[in-house]
Amino acid sequence: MKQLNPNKKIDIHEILDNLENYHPRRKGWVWRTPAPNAKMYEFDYKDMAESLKNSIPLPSAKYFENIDPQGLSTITTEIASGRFEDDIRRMRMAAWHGADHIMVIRTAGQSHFEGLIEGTPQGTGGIPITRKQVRAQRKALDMIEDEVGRPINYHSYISGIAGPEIAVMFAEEGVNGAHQDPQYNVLYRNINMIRSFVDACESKSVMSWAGIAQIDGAHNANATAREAWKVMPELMVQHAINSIFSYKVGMKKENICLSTVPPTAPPAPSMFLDLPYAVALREFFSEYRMRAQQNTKYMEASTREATVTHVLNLLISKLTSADIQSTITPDEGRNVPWHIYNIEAVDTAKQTFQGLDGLMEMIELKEGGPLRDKVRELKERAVLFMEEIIETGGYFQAVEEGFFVDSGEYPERNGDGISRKINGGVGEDTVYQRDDDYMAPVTAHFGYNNVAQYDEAAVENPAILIDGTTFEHPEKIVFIDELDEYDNVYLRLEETKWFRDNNQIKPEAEWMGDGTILMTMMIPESSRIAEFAALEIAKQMNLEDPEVINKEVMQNAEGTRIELKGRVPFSIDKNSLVIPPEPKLLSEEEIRSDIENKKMSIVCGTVGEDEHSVGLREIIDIKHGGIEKYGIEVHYLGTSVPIEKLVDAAIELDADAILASTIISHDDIHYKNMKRIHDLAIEKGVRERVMIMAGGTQVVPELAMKNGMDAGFGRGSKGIHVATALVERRREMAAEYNEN
Ligand code: Z97
Repeated sequence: MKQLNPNKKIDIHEILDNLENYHPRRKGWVWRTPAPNAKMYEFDYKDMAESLKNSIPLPSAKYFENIDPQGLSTITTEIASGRFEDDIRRMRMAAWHGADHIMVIRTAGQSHFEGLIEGTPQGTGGIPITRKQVRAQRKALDMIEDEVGRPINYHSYISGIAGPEIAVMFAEEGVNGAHQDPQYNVLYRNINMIRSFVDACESKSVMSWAGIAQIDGAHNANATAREAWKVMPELMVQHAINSIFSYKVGMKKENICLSTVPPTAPPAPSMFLDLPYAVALREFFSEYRMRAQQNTKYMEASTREATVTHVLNLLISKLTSADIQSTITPDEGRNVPWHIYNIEAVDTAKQTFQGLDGLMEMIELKEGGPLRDKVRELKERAVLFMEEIIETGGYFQAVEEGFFVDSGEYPERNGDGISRKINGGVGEDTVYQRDDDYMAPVTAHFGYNNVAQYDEAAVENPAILIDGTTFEHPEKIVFIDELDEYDNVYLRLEETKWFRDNNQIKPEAEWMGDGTILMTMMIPESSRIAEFAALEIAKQMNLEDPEVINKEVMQNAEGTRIELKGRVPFSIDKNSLVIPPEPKLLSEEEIRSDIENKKMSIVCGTVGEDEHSVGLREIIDIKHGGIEKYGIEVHYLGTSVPIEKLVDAAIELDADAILASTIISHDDIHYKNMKRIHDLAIEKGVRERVMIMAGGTQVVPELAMKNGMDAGFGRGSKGIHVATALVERRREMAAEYNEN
């Protein structure tokens, strides 16, 4: 397999090339490998997994040698824009940030499709899953996992009346995880319950053969119920039914993952409600795995609010050792596939687990008090629920009587549960008793299979009767390319070819070339006026299809924060960009010998009414690799230094340079101060011999130079940058002097 080059885009044509003959390298789910007591930088980590070969660490990791500790939980992200060719690029970005479980969420109501579908419609009416899409994405992920150095689990759904067919396709194509829960079919897709449970046996057998990890569907109840936290006892019942069912069919317990969601969200006292639920689940289902997903039921379009909910949910995951951590989109409230926010959510999970590392060595959950009381109460309610199902005549009867997704907290009932008929629903009356001589020469199968009469040796593996199925011999798989001549990947690639081949740059949020950008603005008006003003502003900026996607009132009369999306109608030619060369650093030896040959002294201070000192000290102090280390003599004047004092000191001490540090940037005071220093130096007749440079977190080097500086230094600058600039500028000035 071809290796990806970290500095080159993944080539979609290469993925599509010879796809009909591509088969996955491995099957089955892979957990992270723990790396206990990992030491990174100066820190001892307790709960981390093996690091990645290639990754993008958190932004502030640059202060810590760019370490990128990876927590123990598998991290999930959902990537599904409907165009798999674009999603492949997103999967790569997510994997570099630490995602190792990538779910393609179907939104086409595929449970109602009667069989596999071929082709790759981009998803009018939602996103369906096809073999071609699965194969292309698995192939890409095989390359990506080599690149990041960790197996990536690929995931989608095995549900609906074509569930077993999909399970077979997933087993063939190396899908590693899937949602499978017949209760989902029954409650949310109104598929006949007998059919759903029979199909589930077949699907789960196939999944077991392929080592596919399973996530159940219980979380859908708390997403559907009016008051999500009231269905906690029911959630436990749903988990129990699917878990033991899967185990009895033959699935390993370590591949059975409960889909748990903290049922409530702020401003509710969410910890108080959600933690007992999580603890009760872990205790009841201790042999199984937990897939924790953040609460989306109460999610609004504020990414800030969603992120805090996510972090609170992550704390519960940490306290109860979730095995898989989902992230979804923290802004699901916007209902747009903003994949950059998916990646942010992966970072949120990574950061939180890094920050919470070792927590359980310091604290423990109380053995008494409200936590234990509530845990016990939840378990009792769940057991009572189970008992009543049995008394009623079993699960099917209970569903018919509306036991599930009732908004009362069991045993209380509000009578608003979802009721389905045993003899009703899609696919009703389609289950037949197997004939006495029924026989299926398949690899993975559930139940009665009459193969012994043909060959005793075939009992364990009926597939040997036909010399193996597509599971053993993937070359037997019939690959059907796209059938839709108006909507297929080749046409879509043709449409976006221009961007790829002509060095054209256009922003994108969902699909290549969509031109979508997001803008944040503060409009000093009330919410409704602000919204329409923002749309007008977007129109005047020539944005196409502007849409306000979030509004947050700062104060009714004073203003509203608006977030708006729209599309730019142009693209930028990469070759037309004027990009100044990146400043080159001199070597330490070169700087040192330059200063040795000719002494250099500077005066410096934080100017204006500004008491910050850390940034400047980092630049000058020898301890932090500052310019002192090269032999430059430094006269530090302190903080809140008046402009005049800096210039006068430079004259008095006959310094070569003035270094001004400026943090505060209100009203552009940092640039105004630069200009004042420059002007004053001219006025005093020293500008030609004194170098003047300024730095600070908000300083843009080009703007600093526009305001009279010889150089400017922004966030992330270090002593060596400043020393290089000082040495080079002094050489330039000497050359200018000689010329004159
Ligand atoms: C999650 N973010 O990760 P159809 N089976 C089960 C399901 O939960 C679902 C389907 C099938 C969420 C995604 C959406 N759940 C939640 C157990 C969908 C999909 O193609 O929509 O009919 O089935 O859990």
